[in-house]
Amino acid sequence: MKTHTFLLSAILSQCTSMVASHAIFQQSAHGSVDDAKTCVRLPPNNSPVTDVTASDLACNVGGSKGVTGVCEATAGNTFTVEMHQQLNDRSCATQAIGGNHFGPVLVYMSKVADATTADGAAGAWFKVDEFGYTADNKTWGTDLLNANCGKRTFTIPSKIPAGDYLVRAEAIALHAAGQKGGAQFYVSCFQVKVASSMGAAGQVPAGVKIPGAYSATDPGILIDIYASGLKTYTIPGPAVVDASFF
Ligand SMILES: *[C@@H]1O[C@H](CO)[C@@H](O)[C@H](O)[C@H]1NC(C)=O
Ligand SMILES: [Cu+2]
Repeated sequence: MKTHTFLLSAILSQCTSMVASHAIFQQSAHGSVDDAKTCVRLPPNNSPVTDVTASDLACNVGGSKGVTGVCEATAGNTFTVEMHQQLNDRSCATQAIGGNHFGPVLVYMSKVADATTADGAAGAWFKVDEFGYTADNKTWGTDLLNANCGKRTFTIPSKIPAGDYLVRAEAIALHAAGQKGGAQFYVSCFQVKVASSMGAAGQVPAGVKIPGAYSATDPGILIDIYASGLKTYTIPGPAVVDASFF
C-alpha cells in the first residue's frame, strides 16, 4: 500500500510538472472539409477540469462565452474533432494526449438557439459517440486519438432538426483516477450549424445536464486503471442516442 501511495503521488506530481502531456480539443472538420479552429471555444490553456460539479465541465474554462465562427455540418454526415497537446501544434509526430493519460473519448451535442451565444451549462446534452476501453487489445479511447493524429470522427444523427448546436468533445484521463477528484476532463465545445433533410421537423434526442450527468464516484470516474485484470470499463454519462436517430 505504501508503494502504491508513493506511486500515485509520483504520477500526480509528474502530471503537474509535465504540462506537455495535457491537451486541448482545438480543430474540427465536417466531412472531409477541415475547419481548423474556426468554431472552437478554446480554453485558456491545456489544463483539465477536475471538478465534475463545475460549470466549466460543460465547455471548459471560459467556454460559456461564444466565439464568432460557426462551422457547417450535415445531419447523417461525419464530423471530426481533433485534439493536440499544444495549441496550434497539429504535428502527428507528437502524441495527441501524451504519456499516461489513458481514458475514454466522448462526444455530446446540444440543440441551441444561437451557437455563438449559447451557454453550454444551461443546455441539455445528448451523447453521439464514445469509445471507452477494449480489454482484448488494451485500447483506450485516448489510444485511438493518439493513433489517429488526435482525430475522432463520428456521425451527426440524421434525424435531428436543422439548426444551431454545440458539439462537446471530451477525453477523460484516468491515470490518477484511483483517488476521488483525480480524473481529468479535457473538454472543448464547437459551434455548429447543422443542415438536415428533416428541416425543423426532426426530433431532438433527450439530453442530460452538464454539470449534473457525472458524479465524482461514478465507476468510470473513480477507478484504479492499474488494478490488474481490468476487464470492463463503464463510460460515464448517458448511453449514446438510439440507433434510430442515425
Ligand atoms: C481494439 O479493439 C477495438 C474493438 O474491436 C477496436 O475498435 C480498436 O480499434 C482496437 N485497437 C487497435 C489499436 O486497433
Ligand atoms: Cu495530466
